Amino acid sequence: MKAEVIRLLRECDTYLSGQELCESLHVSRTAVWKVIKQLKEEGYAIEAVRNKGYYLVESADVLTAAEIRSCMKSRWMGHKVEFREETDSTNTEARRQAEKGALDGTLVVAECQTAGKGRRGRHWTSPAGTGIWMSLVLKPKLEPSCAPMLTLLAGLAVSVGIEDYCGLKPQIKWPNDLTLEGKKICGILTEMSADMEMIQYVVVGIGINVNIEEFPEEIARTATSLYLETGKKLKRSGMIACIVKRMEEYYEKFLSMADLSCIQEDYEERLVNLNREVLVLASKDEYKGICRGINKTGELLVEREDKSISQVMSGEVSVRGVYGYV
Ligand code: BTX
Repeated sequence: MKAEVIRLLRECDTYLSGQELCESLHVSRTAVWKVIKQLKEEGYAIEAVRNKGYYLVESADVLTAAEIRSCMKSRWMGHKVEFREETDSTNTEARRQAEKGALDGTLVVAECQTAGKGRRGRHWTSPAGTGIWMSLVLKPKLEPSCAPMLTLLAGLAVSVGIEDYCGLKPQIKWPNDLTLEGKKICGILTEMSADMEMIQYVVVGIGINVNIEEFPEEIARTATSLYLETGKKLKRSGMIACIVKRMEEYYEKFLSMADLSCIQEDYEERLVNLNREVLVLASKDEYKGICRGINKTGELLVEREDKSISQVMSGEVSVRGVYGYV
């Protein structure tokens, strides 16, 4: 009900009477009054005027389950929201939820992560109140080899979702980062539980530096935030909703094809390394080449000096632009 109250207040550009709220929600005036009181305590600026009703003056960057739900525009994905003020890692929390039978499309969001994870045991800096730290539980009926494609799918969903929300167009650094001006604003970590033939569940973890003003010294040169690039603070709940909507759209297409042919073109359009020189760092091999896009299963196509094309699998290698991070 709280999410509905927020949604109704947001959609109304004038005062909304207590009576209208009660009737729309089929609840008592006291129940409405209690919710309004809670919302004010959470940081919403709501004016209450006798004989007129309630008016949402502005909604601060509040992050709660109800706020996120009130913004959701997807049909099913992200309808179940597990919100935590603090957790070790939303990916770990999502796995715990999945083990307990969480629904397909469950969204875990935290205000702060104490042990945010990157790939291969790396740490992901996740301060409170300024970022989007979220994970989706997905249950595709596909073979385990399909799971890495979800990282690419999420990369595109985040890039397009951010553009839908605020007009910025982050580029994708294959396979799992998003960049602005050559610096990292987002990282994606996909984890899976599967048996030999079938995925049981996949957790797609997304970390976005939204309103972060300053980074720890060790990443200050390679990391940036949407705020640092634009000077504007953004509301995270609306951005989450735009991303989940895009993720749902691409995921449904992906399920019908079991490959990435449906997003290949859009993906390549946002690929930061496209037609630029890249350095491929594999465990036994290291070579330079020109990035020519991705194939339909998500491998990076790298043209070598002899004009042959290598298909680089994610997980195997680290791809660097020869001039630095990108
Ligand atoms: P990665 O291994 O590609 O990148 C990790 C590296 O990125 C770190 O070693 C560090 O150099 C740098 N880094 C750490 N924090 C940040 C940051 N906030 N911004 C920019 N650069 C940073 C990328 O792994 C995948 C990260 C996924 C994070 C999400 S958050 C929600 C979910 N829960 C969770 O524990 N992980 C995912």
